Amino acid sequence: MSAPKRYTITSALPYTNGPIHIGHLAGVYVPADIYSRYLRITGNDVAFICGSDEHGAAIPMRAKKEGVSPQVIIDKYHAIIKKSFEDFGITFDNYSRTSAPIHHETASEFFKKLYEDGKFIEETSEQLYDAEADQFLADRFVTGTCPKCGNEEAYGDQCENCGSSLNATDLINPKSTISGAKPTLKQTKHWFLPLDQYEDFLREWVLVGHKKDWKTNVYGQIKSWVDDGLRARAVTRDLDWGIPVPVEGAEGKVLYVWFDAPIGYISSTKEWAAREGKDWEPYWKDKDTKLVHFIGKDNIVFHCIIFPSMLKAEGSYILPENVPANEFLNLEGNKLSTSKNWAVWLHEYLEDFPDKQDVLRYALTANAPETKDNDFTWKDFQDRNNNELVGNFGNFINRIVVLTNKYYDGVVPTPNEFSEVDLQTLTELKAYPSVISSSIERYRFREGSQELLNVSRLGNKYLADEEPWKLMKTDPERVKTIMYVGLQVAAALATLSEPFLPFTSQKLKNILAVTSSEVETQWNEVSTKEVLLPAGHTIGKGELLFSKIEDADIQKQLDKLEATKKANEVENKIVEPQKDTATFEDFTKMDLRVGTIIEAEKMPKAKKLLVLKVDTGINTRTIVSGIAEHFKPEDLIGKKVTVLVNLAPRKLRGVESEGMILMTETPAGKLVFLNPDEDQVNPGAVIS
Ligand code: B3M
Ligand code: ZN
Repeated sequence: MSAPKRYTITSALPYTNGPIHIGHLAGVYVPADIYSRYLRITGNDVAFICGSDEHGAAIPMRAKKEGVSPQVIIDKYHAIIKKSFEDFGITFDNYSRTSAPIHHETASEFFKKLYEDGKFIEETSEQLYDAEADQFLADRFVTGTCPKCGNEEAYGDQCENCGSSLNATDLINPKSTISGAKPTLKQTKHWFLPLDQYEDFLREWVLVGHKKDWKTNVYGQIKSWVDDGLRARAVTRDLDWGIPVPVEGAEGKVLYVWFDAPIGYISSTKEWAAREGKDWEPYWKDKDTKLVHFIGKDNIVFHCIIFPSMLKAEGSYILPENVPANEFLNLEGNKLSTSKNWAVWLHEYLEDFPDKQDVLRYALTANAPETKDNDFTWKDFQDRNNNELVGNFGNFINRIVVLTNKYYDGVVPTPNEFSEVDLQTLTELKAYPSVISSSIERYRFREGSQELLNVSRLGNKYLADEEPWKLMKTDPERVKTIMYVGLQVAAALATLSEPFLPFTSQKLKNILAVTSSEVETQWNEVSTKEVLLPAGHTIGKGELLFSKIEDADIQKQLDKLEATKKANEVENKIVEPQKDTATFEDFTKMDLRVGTIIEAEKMPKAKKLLVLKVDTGINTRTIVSGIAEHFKPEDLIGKKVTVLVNLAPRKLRGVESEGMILMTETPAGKLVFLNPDEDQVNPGAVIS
């Protein structure tokens, strides 16, 4: 463990265009929270910072889709996101939002400083323009073919296939995502950050300075960008949603979202410091502060090239010590997607599993996409819970607590002489704080979570080998020693599980009655203290730490995903093209009436057909209808329907059908009637 330090830990500011899903959690928020909790309990000064990213093209686009104003969208999702993080136990010291006045001020000041110091290039150039929508097209407002990899769905700022960072004008065959139109070129003025001038700095700082300690996936991406040659990048946009560019001659322009969003980390720190009566500046300007950015891999260029160049240009800020970006998490074999609703949403998870925050934390950490993309499956989630949390961790604690209460009324017994195995177990236990610390400090949370489980494995093996329940009759003095040793392992688990399983850690501390500072074991005390849980201390009553997740709970989640899949398939179905024009006369030839179904039965040997008797007001007639797979005959009696009564009769399976009942299909492929209002109309009423 290193000496205490000051840390500024940021996690990517989520866009408020949708709720948080497991991909965000696994990639960013769970590892950042483990890291922050660990640093706090090991005595460091930590500012764990986040907030909502409320600018950028994604917000007005979502607003348009939902038919509301952008403000409504950001308020809605900011509230959902903030609450779900709280309920999930993510311990941000501050969760702000980029629409806050303090952020507008901070970002404007930052821009002005660079502007006044001559750090920007001001340039009028031709940009993509959608004449139909009267709007310039950049970022998510335009798609086209990536010049690097040929992906036909690259965005104006980035290709999600090869990860290249792009300018909108780089796209081949660009297309407006607003109107679908082919853009024209139109002149407009913007301010550019000349990234090419920062190439030497970036090489020196990252490519030489952090070659050894940054993750290879992160390092590799940065190297390929720098080696490709960096180009000036516009930091302003022609948009009406965002922070106005604070200089003259910039009316109608706003700061590029990726210029303002990372400054959001600074504004959020300021907001926190003001509330806590602290000075924010050391957290961003003292060279002894460690700045760490937790992000997903699609944000690497912004955090490792653009933002550091901005900080460098400004001159008074520190640079990140590390950017432990993760790869992506998939869900049941498919890419997570907010727009396709292919996700496990955090707020919904918390509704379905209200006391299982730690289970999701654990499943996501044990399978974290740290070095490659990984897949989340509900089956793995269930197995991790039932086998590892219930079967290993929970089982050990349950045995030790139940036996202590049964044998000693909950009082930790005084041990007799330790055997070889006892001493070895206690020695092994003492090694874990530094083993787990080392994993966490190297951002290997997955490895750390497995080491934690090894602690309870150690306890389980010890109990299984020593079998105190068998010795109780023959050698009760030996049992005292065994139980004492087991209780030391339990106390260690209460401390060491805090970063990974905070709710469980708290529960366990309550069970062991170690919540007051004299008996609570600190992280490194697990190695240094002779006794973690002293003889004579009384523990509390047992309580299950984890409970089994049943197949039915998992099936419910799988069904939800199946329904999403179906809905997406339907949405992707092409709408049938319009038929040839019908004249008014053509239309009036159709005699449409309200009818009531008075009898219904299955057509023998035909899976799809029902034979109906329908009162059309004119007469009662037979109509054969292909709806047998969608309705039970008995449910149809008395139903009012729309009937085409003058359709030429035809025979179906030998039964003459005299008309047709009008139907339509739901997105899920179910047939439904075009229902005339049930009470107000009578059979025979004409539909026109
Ligand atoms: N709003 C999140 C994303 O790209 C983006 C992060 C900003 S961090 C300054 O999904
Ligand atoms: Zn590409």
